[in-house]
Amino acid sequence: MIDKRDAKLSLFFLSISFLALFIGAIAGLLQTLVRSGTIELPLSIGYYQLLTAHGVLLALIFTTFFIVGFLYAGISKTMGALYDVPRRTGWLGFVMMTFGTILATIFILLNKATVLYTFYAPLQASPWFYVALVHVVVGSWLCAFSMWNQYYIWKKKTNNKLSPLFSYMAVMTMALWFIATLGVAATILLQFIPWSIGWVDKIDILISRTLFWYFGHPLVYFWLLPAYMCWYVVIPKIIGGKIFSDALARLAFVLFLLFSIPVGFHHQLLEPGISHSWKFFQVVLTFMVIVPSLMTAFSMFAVFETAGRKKGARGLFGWVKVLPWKDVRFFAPMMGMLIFVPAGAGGIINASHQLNQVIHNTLWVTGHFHLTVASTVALTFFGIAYWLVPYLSGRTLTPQMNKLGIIQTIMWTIGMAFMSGAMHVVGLFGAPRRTAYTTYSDHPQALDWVPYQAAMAIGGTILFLAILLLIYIIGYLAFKAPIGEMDFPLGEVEEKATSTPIILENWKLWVGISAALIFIAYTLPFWHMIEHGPPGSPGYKFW
Ligand code: HAS
Repeated sequence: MIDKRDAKLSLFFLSISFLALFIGAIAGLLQTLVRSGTIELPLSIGYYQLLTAHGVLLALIFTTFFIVGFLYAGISKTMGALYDVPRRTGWLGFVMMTFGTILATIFILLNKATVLYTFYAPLQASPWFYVALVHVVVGSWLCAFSMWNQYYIWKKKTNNKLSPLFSYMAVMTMALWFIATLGVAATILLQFIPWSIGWVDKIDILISRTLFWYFGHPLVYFWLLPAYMCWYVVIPKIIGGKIFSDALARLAFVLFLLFSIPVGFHHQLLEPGISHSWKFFQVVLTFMVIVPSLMTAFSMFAVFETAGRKKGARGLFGWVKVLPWKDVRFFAPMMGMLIFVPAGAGGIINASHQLNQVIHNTLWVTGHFHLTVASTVALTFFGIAYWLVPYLSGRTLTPQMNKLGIIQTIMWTIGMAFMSGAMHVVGLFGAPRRTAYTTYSDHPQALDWVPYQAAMAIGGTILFLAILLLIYIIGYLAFKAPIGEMDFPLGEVEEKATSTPIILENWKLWVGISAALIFIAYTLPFWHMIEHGPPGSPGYKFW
C-alpha cells in the first residue's frame, strides 16, 4: 500500500473524474437520441449545449483528473511517499482544477458556454467559461510541477539513479502536457478573454485555431500515454510475464515528446491561410508520431508471446489461449489494444493529406475519436480503475466484481462497435459532424443516413448502460468491497533486455529537440498568419 496521504490525493482526483464521466455520459446519451431524431429535448435545452457538456466533461475533465490521479498513485508507489512540497502543490492543483471544472460546468448548464469542447471562434462563451478553463490548465501545471519536483528530489537523494520506469513515463507525460497547454493558454489569455469581455471587438480566427491545434494533437497523446504506461508496466505483471525492454519503452515516450506537438496542422489541412508546403511538412511529422505506437505494438506482442511460451504455449498463436482473459485487469485494456488496431489505421487515413478531404468534418472523425479516446484509452482506464480504486481504498476486487467488470467491458465494446462503426460508414457517405438533426434532416441524402443513425442510438444506449454498471462497480469497490490488500501490478524487466542508455534521461536534450522541432514547424507559418491577418484584428494591431 502506498502512503495513505498519497492514496487520498489520488482518490480525490479519481472521484471527480468518475463524477464527470457520469454527467458527461448522460449528456452523451441524450445527444445521440436527439441526433438520431428519436427524442426532442424539453425545457429548451439545446443539442449543442449537450454536445459541449459531453465533450468538455469527458474529453477534458474525466481524462485529465483520471490521469493525474493515476500518475500520483504510481509515482508514490515507485519513488516512495510524496515529499511535503510536491504533495501540498498537488492538493493546490486539485483545488484549482476542481474549482475550474465546477465553474465551467455551471456556465455550460446555464447555456452561456455553448461552444463545444474545441471552443472555436467565432463561437463565443461567457468570459467566466474561459476563466474556468484557465483554472483547470493552471491547476494541472501545478500537478506537473509537483511531479517533476518529486522526481528531482528523488534523483538527488538516490545519487542520480535510473528512475523507475513508471515515474519516468509520468514525468514525460506531464512534460508533453505542459508544452502543449502553452498553446491553449496563449489563445485563451491573449485572444478569448479580451474578446469575450469586450476589450477588443474582433478575434483572429486562424490564429486561435492554430494555437488550439498546437495543443489539440498532443492532447490526444496526453490521453494515450497513461494507457501505454499500463500496457508497458502493468500488463506484463498481470499476465505473469516481463517488460520486454525498459529502453524501448522510454524511447517510445521520448519520440512522443518530440513528434506529437509540431503536427497540429493535420487538423487544419482544409483550412485556408496555411501554405501547402507547411501542411505537408507537418503531415510528414505526423507519420513520424505513428512510429512509437508501432514500437508499442511490437513490444506488446513480444511480451505476450514470451509470457505465453514460458507457460508452454506452442505454435504461432498458441500464446493467445494462455492469456488471462477472465481477469478484468487484463481483459479491459486488452480490448482497448485490439480496438486500437483499426482505430490507429483510421488515424493514418485521416493524416493522409488527400484522404483527409474525404473524411474531414464528417461523422467519420467522430467515429475515429470514439475508437481511440473513448475505447482504447477509456477501456484501459476502466481496467486500471478496477484494481486501483480498491488498492487505494484498502479493499479488494472480488470475483463477483471482476465478472461484472468483464460484462461491462463487453457491453462497452459492443456499444462502441455499433456507434463508432455506424459513424465511420455514414461519415463516408458525407454525414456532417457537430450538426444537430434539425439542421440537416431536410437534406436529400439524410434519408440514406437513417439506418446508421438508428445504429448510433442503439450503441449510445448500450454505452450508457455500461457507464451505469461501471459507476456501480467503482462505487462498490470504493465503499463496500471487503477490506483487504490489493496488489499494484508493476512488471519487472526481462533479464536479457539490454540496459537502458543514460541519454534517455537527458531532459535538456529531449526538451531542447522538441522545442527546436516546434520552432521549425510553426514559426514561419505563424508569422505568415500574422503578416496576412485581417486588418483591424487584434493580432494585426498587436504586431
Ligand atoms: Fe486522431 C482527429 C490522426 C491517434 C483522437 N483524433 C482526432 C480527433 C480526436 C483524435 C479526438 O491526421 C478529433 C479532434 C476534433 O474534435 O476535431 N490520430 C491520427 C493519427 C493517429 C491518431 C495519425 N487520435 C489518435 C489517438 C487519439 C486520437 C491515439 C486519442 C487518444 N486524428 C488524426 C487526424 C485527425 C484526427 C489527421 C484530424 C481529422 C480531421 O480532418 O478533422 C496515430 O497516432 C495512430 C497510430 C496508431 C497505430 C496503432 C498501433 C496499435 C497498437 C495496438 C497493438 C495491439 C496489440 C494487441 C498488441 C499505428 C499499439 C494484439 C493482440 C492480439 C491477441 C492480436
